Amino acid sequence: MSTLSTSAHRRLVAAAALSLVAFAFDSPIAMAAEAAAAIPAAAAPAEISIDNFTFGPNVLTVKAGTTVRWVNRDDIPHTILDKQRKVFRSKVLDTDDSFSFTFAAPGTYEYFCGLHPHMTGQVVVTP
Ligand SMILES: [Cu+2]
Repeated sequence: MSTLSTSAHRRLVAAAALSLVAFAFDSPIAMAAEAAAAIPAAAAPAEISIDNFTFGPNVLTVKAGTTVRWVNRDDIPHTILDKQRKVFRSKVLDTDDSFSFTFAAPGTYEYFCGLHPHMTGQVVVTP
């Protein structure tokens, strides 16, 4: 038996083993995991962390209907308000305080920190 056919045989055995594994995982638990993964992004929590004078992620893309939560992980206070100053505005957030807003309408929302206006970020809301 040549080296080539031996490795081909090994590949066949590996493929057979993989399909056995796939069969074993076709269980209710695996199906529940698949169903959980299929939940649309709108239901997933979206979080923006404030740290070191930075919003992260700086640009967050979410589906309409998503609630976005900003959490202040900095050791100084920050606020969040949209640039049009008419969509959302938080109170002053101390360390570990958070602010949530549900984005119902699609669009690009630019926001900044009222205490440090050079701190800016964007939430892009898709339909
Ligand atoms: Cu700030």
